[in-house]
Amino acid sequence: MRPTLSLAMRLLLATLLSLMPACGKKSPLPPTQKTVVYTVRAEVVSVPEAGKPGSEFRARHEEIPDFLPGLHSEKRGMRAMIMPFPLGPAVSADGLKPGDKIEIAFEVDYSLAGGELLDSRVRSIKPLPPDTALHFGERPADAMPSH
Ligand SMILES: [Cu+2]
Repeated sequence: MRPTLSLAMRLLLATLLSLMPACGKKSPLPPTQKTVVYTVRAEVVSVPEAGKPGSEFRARHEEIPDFLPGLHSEKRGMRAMIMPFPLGPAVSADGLKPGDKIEIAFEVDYSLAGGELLDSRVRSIKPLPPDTALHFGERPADAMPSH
């Protein structure tokens, strides 16, 4: 038998649901944090496996010249590396396999108070053509941004 909700419960639910649009994607962040989105090209190294709780999404990403290790860091940049990318709630790695070329947009939360990196997650994954040339080593001199 399915439990039925009391009228009061239903009214409460309806009220809560009617409030939902107000807290959609545009809801302001808590004033204690700032989120920065980085976009980087990468190659899939591993994908989460069903029934394997510890498995994760890992990718070898190109250099991220504008990456901030902390909000107030003087030095910017993350070298090319293999690392885990936690997937955001709206993102799935379904259909991806090791070797696939992708563009990852990932968001990083920083503390406004201390500037330290608090959390990060993938916001979206865009497939790239298989013949996309990715650069994981030293970039050619002519491709280096001038500082
Ligand atoms: Cu990295």
